[in-house]
Amino acid sequence: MINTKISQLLGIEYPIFQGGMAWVADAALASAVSNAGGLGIIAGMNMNGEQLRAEIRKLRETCDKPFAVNVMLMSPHAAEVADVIVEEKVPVVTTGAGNPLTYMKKWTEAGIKVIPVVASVALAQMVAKRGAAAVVAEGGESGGHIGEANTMALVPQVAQAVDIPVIAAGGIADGRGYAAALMLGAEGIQMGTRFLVAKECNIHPNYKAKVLKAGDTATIVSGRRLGHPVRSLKTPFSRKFAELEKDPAISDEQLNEYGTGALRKAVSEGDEVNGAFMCGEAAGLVKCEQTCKEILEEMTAQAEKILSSAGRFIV
Ligand code: TUI
Repeated sequence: MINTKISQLLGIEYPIFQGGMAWVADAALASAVSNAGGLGIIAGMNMNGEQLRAEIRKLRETCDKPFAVNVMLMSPHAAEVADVIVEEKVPVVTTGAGNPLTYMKKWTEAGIKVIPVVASVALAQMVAKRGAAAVVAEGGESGGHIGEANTMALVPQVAQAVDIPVIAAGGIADGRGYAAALMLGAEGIQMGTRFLVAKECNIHPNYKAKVLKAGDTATIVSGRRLGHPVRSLKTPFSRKFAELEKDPAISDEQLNEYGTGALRKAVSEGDEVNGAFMCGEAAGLVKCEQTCKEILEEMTAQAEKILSSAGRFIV
């Protein structure tokens, strides 16, 4: 057992969150993670309010354990999604890709535990002051939209800056990363990439195959020019995007247009040419498809072994 402030706060067996991956993290995946004892998270990103309500109800058909909904703050549906979360009495909400202060009062007053994903100390301190229950400190090793700081440096700085528990994210995909995160001051971890290849994850088989095949240098960051850098696998799409953004003759509008729909094409169609296969740097550690339960158990067993033998370094 690894027992931390996060497992206690949320009443879960493992202090391990499944990232709220846009287009990927549906009721089936979140339910599997929560039923296995972690925190499953439904991505609100690609849904309007009513679609999210249906997804929450679907999860509840198979799961009565704590779960969360992630609100991607850049989503055009963020405001209605924020209301549905209150109406459906979702126990935990995580946010990403922005500042969640607009919605925090509404959520905390409804008794919802708010756990924003932050990429800086400044935002962590701001949300802690406004009643966040914890923060996810996400480093740039993560897949998808990332900040500038990396996990090794970000997590301890956030942990020393706030009094609430910190969950580490970015670059963690095995028990070594889990143990290291706890040593950096985290009380839990969040993983996206490792759950991409979970048996209960319904992404296209091409996506899973690419993650399983990926090595340490398989990802690329593009989109900096548009103000939202995104890490994804090196594919014809992401390489072309990186080239186009260097070209002054291409306008921001053209770039945006080129990127629109690319993640959905990867997740639903496995489109190897036009798809954006968002993925973290830790993909090189992900070598087999497992159930969510197997992932949580293996992560815990590995971390326990490392943590219990760590005293050997001290003479
Ligand atoms: O949000 C994520 N990861 C995501 S969102 C996403 S969907 C998307 N698709 C195309 C383009 C852009 C997004 C795919 N992956 N992770 C949480 C996260 N939040 N990472 C970084 C941040 C972040 C960055 C800056 C949070 C706050 C912030 O500044 C807020 C402010 O205004 O101070």
